Amino acid sequence: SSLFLPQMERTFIAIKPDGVQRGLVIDRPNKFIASCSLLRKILKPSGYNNQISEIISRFERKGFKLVGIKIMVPSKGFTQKHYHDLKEKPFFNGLCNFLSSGPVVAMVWEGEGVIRYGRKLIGATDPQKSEPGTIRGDLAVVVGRNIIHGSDGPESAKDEISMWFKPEELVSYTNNADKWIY
Ligand code: RTP
Repeated sequence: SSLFLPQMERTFIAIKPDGVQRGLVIDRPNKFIASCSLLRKILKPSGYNNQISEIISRFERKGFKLVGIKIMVPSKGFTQKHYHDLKEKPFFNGLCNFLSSGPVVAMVWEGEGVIRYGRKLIGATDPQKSEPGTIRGDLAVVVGRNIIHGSDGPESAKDEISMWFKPEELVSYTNNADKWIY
């Protein structure tokens, strides 16, 4: 009965411009580019050959559910709003310039405990202090280029999701994986 269904929470996760441009999002960009004749004409293969959808797959393998995703270049003003809590910090301006400097992959992930556990998957803010096995621990080196953002609590998750996504851009579905296995 619905009494036993856990309350499903959602969090906002963003892959920052460094994470996108280092080719950590698309599995084997060379192969992907080779399969699209249009892309082949406009892009040179980058030489990156990363593991399968590195960042996204870590959330997926854990068992969390992707309910929203898009790629966009946020404006400077938008990133200032996103990081409004940090506006007194000396690095605020540089941080906002950086986040608005290129494409960001914005996502909403759903699952029991996803806000807190998503932060665990991401690791400590400073990649020098993130444990090996975490996204930042394994894939990043400096605090200003720590490749990923995750909401730090229920309030910020709610605010950030509504800032980055319209309600109709998020899906709700039951995962019936068994149905697709014959
Ligand atoms: P995020 O919001 O990006 O998930 O990161 P966080 O909660 O782990 O860290 P927060 O303290 O909210 O800082 C936000 C982002 O600002 C950059 N930062 N630079 N000393 C510095 O230069 C410095 N400190 C923080 C990081 O990119 C951090 O993710």
